[in-house]
Amino acid sequence: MASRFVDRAVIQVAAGDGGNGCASVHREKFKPLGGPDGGNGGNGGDVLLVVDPNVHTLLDFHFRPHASAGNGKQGQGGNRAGAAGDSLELKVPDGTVVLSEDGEVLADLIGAGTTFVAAQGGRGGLGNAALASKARKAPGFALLGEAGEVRSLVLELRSVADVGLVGFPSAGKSSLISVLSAAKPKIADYPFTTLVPNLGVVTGGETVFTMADVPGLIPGASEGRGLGLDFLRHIERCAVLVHVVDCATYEPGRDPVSDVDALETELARYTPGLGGDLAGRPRVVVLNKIDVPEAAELAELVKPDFEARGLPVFEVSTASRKGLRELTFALAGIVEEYRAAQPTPEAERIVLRPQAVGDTGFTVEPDPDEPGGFIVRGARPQRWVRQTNFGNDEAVGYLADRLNRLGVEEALARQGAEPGCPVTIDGVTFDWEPSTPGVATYFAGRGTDVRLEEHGRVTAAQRKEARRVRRDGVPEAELDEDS
Ligand SMILES: Nc1nc2c(ncn2[C@@H]2O[C@H](COP(=O)(O)OP(=O)(O)OP(=O)(O)O)[C@@H](O)[C@H]2O)c(=O)[nH]1
Ligand SMILES: [Mg+2]
Repeated sequence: MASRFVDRAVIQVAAGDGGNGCASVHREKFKPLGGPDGGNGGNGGDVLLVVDPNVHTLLDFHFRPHASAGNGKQGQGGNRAGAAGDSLELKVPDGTVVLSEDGEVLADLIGAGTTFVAAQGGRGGLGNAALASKARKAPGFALLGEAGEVRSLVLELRSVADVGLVGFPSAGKSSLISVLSAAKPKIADYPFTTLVPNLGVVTGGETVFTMADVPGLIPGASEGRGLGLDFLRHIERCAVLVHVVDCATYEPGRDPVSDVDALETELARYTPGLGGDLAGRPRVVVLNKIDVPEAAELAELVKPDFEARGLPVFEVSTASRKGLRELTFALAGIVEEYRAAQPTPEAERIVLRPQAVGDTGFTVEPDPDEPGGFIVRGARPQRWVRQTNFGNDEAVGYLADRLNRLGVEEALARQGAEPGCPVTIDGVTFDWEPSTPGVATYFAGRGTDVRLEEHGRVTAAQRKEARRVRRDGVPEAELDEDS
């Protein structure tokens, strides 16, 4: 048993940044302009959570809550791509549930090797060699690498067990798991001996199943009395719940029936984090300590009460090992039934990528803080802005082309955006200078872009014409390139 057990941890993960692309021109004797040869930047490394059966608690994350993956290297001249950053694998126990900071379940990691991308590395920027095209033979710019994802996540361990034992402190839960399995939990005659869940592997005939022993519950546990209900997350996945009842207790006012009722009241107040509820889970009543004569008598007395409720009842003694065989086989049967009903299409390795929301689309909305301004949102436009080196005019021109091709300009025009109005994308604000429809954007030599020469604002007549063209789609007359 781990001396310290941590079943909840908050972690900060930072994926690696992508390396910048390189803008370089091939140089060789007698070949003054050998073409662009800047390589791409390397992708940043991911931070991954991987289920490792040898890890049993989230203790490591308690001590080291920050984790970051390697950055991608910059691209270089001579078409040399930057190396990708190293990904970081964090080992988590089987049954780890990943939640967002506000409690939304993002993933439930079950089965060795199951992997979750906790933070995705930034993409490396393209070098100028990759950006070259017919229209742009020698780009004088490269794209920036993107920042890696940074996330705050909550990890919670919900043990994967078939049978969950619940009961008052000192009912004999740990004793039961110790005689049925090889687990050696601490057993003592004082309450709350068990402070962390224990897992044991039990064999009943052909069936092998796991059993979890959680700390004892007392009335008021749902209000935090005793150790509270927190540990019940470890029995959320159980096929069957076993009430372990102490028939030999001297405590006044307690008897097996009221003990079970009291704990049922507490169980009903527990809301499983994975959804569903514990109410519908099959239950079994184990009347323990029948080696004590008074206990055996009491067990005989109350057995019919439980049977009348339709609950299977087993009289056992973990001390004399009486009744354990029947109990084991009955539990094996229920577990088998549950497994047969439960489709278990568990792939060996599931990679759950965080969902990219609306990867292709974008939205245009009026900017509440800027009269006449607009905000453009969307995964692609925002990414493109992050990739742009605003110190390079050609790179800015390239961004404008990309936005135009996606239809951002058109959408802005449709929303009534006036040329020169402030448009914000991913925190960067531009003055919107639409390229006039019908006029092909063309590129001059390296380092220049015709639009950069147009310093004057668009005239009212031009604006009117542009609006008319947007409406009708055809230019009235042959437009002069310089107009
Ligand atoms: N006579 C007798 N004593 C038992 C039996 N089973 C358990 N005990 C005793 O009951 C006491 C409590 O047993 P545990 O197994 O630690 O009880 P628990 O339910 O795990 O208790 P917590 O961990 O505190 O919730 C110990 O002193 C055990 O020796 C039994 O069948 N007969
Ligand atoms: Mg115990």
